[in-house]
Amino acid sequence: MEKSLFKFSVIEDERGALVALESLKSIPFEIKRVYYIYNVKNSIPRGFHAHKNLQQMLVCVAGSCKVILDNGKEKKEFILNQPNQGLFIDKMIWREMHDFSEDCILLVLASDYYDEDDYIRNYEEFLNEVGNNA
Ligand code: T46
Repeated sequence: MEKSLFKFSVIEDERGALVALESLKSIPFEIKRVYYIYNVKNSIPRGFHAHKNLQQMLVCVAGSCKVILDNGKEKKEFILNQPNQGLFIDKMIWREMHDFSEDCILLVLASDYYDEDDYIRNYEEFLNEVGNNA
């Protein structure tokens, strides 16, 4: 999980800032889907699942939120509050997003189309799958 945080190049001039994200360049996978989370209500936590195969890059393009990543051995919390910062989430990583600011817009780039069968939404099942259920 050490290589989770990415810093993207910013092209800045007197008009403002621009960040370009490209498949297999700044993003370490081919992007097949983009979605975003916004208008968060009462900062209710989200996530609480892992993906069997999906890889994703989370970019907080406005506001801030916190993300806990858990590989079954260690948990690490990340604060996303810069639009040129990305949090890479590999397959088989449990994630929990919380402490959303009211203005938070969380952009997510995903390596595949939406597939509910790719989700592991039960934590015990996740631990079993990663082989760390003592
Ligand atoms: C993830 C975190 C970071 C779709 O129909 N298509 C989609 O592409 C997505 C992402 C979701 N959905 C449906 C599935 C649920 O009925 O939208 C509803 C909300 O999804 P979910 O409860 O999974 O949302 P989060 O915020 O807990 O998790 C989402 C992604 O689902 C997940 O892949 O890693 O954001």
